[in-house]
Amino acid sequence: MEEDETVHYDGAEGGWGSVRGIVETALRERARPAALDTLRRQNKAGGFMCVSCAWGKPKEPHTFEFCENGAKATLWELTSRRCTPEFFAAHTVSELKTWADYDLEQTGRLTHPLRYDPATDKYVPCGWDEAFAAIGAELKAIDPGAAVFYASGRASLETSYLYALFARLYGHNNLPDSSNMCHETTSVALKDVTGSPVGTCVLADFELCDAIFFFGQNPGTNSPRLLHPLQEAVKRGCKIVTFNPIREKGLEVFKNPQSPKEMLTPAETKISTLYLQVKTGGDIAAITGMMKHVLAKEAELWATEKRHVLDVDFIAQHTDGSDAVKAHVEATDWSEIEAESGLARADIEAAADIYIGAKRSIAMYGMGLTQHVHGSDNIKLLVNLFLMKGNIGRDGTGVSPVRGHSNVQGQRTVGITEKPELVPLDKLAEQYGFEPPREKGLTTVDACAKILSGEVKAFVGLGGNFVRAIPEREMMETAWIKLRLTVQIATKLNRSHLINGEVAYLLPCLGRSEEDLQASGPQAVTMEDSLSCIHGSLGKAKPTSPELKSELAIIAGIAKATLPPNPKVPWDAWLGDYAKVRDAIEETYPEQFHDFNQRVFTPGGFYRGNSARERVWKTKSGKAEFTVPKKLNSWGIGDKAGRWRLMTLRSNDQFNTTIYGYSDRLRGIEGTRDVLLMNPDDIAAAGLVEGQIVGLASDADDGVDRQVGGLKVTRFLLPRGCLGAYYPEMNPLVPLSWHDEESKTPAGKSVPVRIVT
Ligand SMILES: Nc1nc2c(c(=O)[nH]1)N[C@H]1C(S)=C(S)[C@@H](COP(=O)(O)OP(=O)(O)OC[C@H]3O[C@@H](n4cnc5c(=O)[nH]c(N)nc54)[C@H](O)[C@@H]3O)O[C@H]1N2
Ligand SMILES: Nc1nc2c(c(=O)[nH]1)N[C@H]1C(S)=C(S)[C@@H](COP(=O)(O)OP(=O)(O)OC[C@H]3O[C@@H](n4cnc5c(=O)[nH]c(N)nc54)[C@H](O)[C@@H]3O)O[C@H]1N2
Ligand SMILES: [Mo]
Repeated sequence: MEEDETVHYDGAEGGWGSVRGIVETALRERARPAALDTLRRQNKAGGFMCVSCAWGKPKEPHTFEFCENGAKATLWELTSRRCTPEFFAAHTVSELKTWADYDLEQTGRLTHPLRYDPATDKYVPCGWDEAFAAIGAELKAIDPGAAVFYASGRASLETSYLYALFARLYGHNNLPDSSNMCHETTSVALKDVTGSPVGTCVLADFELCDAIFFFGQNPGTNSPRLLHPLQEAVKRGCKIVTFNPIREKGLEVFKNPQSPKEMLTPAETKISTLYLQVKTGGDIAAITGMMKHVLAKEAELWATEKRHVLDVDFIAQHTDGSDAVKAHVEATDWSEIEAESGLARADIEAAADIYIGAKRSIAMYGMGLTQHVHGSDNIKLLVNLFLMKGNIGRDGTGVSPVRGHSNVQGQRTVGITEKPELVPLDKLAEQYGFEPPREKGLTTVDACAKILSGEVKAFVGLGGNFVRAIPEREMMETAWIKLRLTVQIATKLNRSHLINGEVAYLLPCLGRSEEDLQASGPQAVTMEDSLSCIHGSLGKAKPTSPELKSELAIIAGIAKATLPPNPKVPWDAWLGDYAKVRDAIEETYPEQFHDFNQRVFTPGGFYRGNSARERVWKTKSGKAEFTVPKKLNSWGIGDKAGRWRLMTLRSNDQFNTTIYGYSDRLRGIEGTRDVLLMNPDDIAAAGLVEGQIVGLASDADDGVDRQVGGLKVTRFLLPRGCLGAYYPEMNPLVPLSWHDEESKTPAGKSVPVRIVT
């Protein structure tokens, strides 16, 4: 298969294309003048922390420490368009449901608190006090266990801490967040095998490593600032090996838009030394193959030179279970490995040789590993490989999941989790004088199941677009309207705001780039990046509307109206001065957040520490765990004729359910999102022709009819048997039961489908 046969993009990631992307967005969003100043302050100490991705922010930032997509996110927030009460007076909710998601958000920033009026089928303006009182009364009238408090991973540590505290004071642990659809696989699997639920790397490790192994993450689109350390690593000789079914541009070549020299010359950096187009779900097999080659080389080198490839001292002292894994790997045939990974033995061995030759290696990964039925095994296998050579807990080494939302990791750190065992409940009990609920709360998938069964009565969404982001969309939308109460806290109108419970409120909040003025003056907030560093962020842009409240103020308002007064829970004092919330966080988590207020604006953020990095293993055995995988692929269903593995993908012109536009520039797909990406040989073998319009139907063996139509067959360089199409449009095809077995993260990267003509 030749690349020329398929659609593709000739330029590098970065470069003039990304500059054009920013300019086009500025025009399309009709960005306010404040946007430029905000961009200049983006991701710098004392500045404002980007709302796009969670990648680390360096101590010495670039002049413009932002990327194409970070700029788009800021410009999106600082649009001059407004979605006002007059707009809602002119359109019924039923009419708005017929609009495209893109057009809903193009109406601009929400300006007033709104109540849904079922009699007129319209949103009508309401006062804040009225909204808080009504929501409080509804929450008081139901069993707290029947309420779900969702969070999309943006809200600050301060707001998140109070949101989680509110849930527990009220009486539940039903705190799913976007992480439950994203890196929950990481939180569960890494915790199991290393004792720490987050990555072990810091930025300095990227200056020391000799090799980086990159699995299923697309930095060119989703974390472009990560391309800077990658480019610098390549320039000093570090090798990058990529496993991805798609040849993503950012992992092939990069032109630094921050470098005038690179922008004016043909200079670009080749990023990946070796690019292996693993079959979707084939990573366990590929990593098993690498381990097999490492073990073979170990035997060979020991027999001939009495030297080790493995770090035998580390394995003996720090790990558990290596013998079983060795036996398993040795018993696995290369023929199975090749069939399951879709890769040739020689290529896997070449990757393993790079691993063997490198003194210090880093593993990076994203949704390509987490969103599978055996996603946890993907991650555990990667850790196996890294334990073999002691590549965790040494400078220049480690496992580094690339997280999604800008504070998704931090939300977990300060208590937004459905897993009570991860929260210092005794400490909270003492600090606030109450008995916190101890029973397990609902994950996103559990919450959906209980909305379907009618057991959940109330849903509060702190940001996000839940109904669009979850699996099983059609069924969920039908069940959703049976909820008694829905409350959405948001900056812009989206689909989830049009599917309402009997009582429904849409509460508009300040964006992070806007000034948040409270009794003690302008307030800073904090977030945690993927590398466990905490950064302060100060919004300076003039608020969209004087009616807006901060997310923290909205949570405090609802909490006060719901809970009995408690002198130990000073909502008004917290609202007046967020430093007091940081004091409360410090009291709950003294080890990680000591001197919190003094350290808020530390350049590069302050590191909250990671036990696994120190080789302290907080696991069941007290050691790092080797794991025998249950299967050789992470695809949870057998192959059969006519069944395809569908990956749901993000384009370069979206942020999750927010569609900025219709240009997936780095993949060469323009003007539409209604495409079905397919290998040209598969198109022919399936009797289709390029450009034909087809549909997809669920092939999950559960008898449920799920269909999406209107997709244009598009030739694309993919492994045989794999299909690609865009998220969130494909979400009706994902069964609710189709998720990682251990963490319940929906398995959006290997959805079984049939093609319907
Ligand atoms: N501009 C922009 N930035 C974003 C986001 C956005 O939507 N837009 N979303 C944010 C969020 S919340 C998140 S979680 C991150 C998501 O960032 P990523 O983790 O990069 O997520 P995806 O783009 O969904 O897919 C990742 C890659 O996995 C590959 N892949 C699919 N299946 C497999 C497989 O079986 N094996 C392997 N090895 N690879 C596979 C795909 O080809 C794709 O390149 O980005 C964050 N940043
Ligand atoms: N099939 C499939 N499904 C997936 C995925 C996939 O790859 N494939 N990815 C999953 C992943 S990784 C994630 S993280 C989820 C994302 O799920 P969510 O986090 O729920 O969705 P987003 O699209 O990020 O939410 C966008 C909305 O957030 C609101 N918003 C924006 N900024 C702010 C703010 O500052 N404050 C508040 N309160 N609201 C704000 C706006 O109203 C906007 O419309 O989707 C998941 N679903
Ligand atoms: Mo995510």
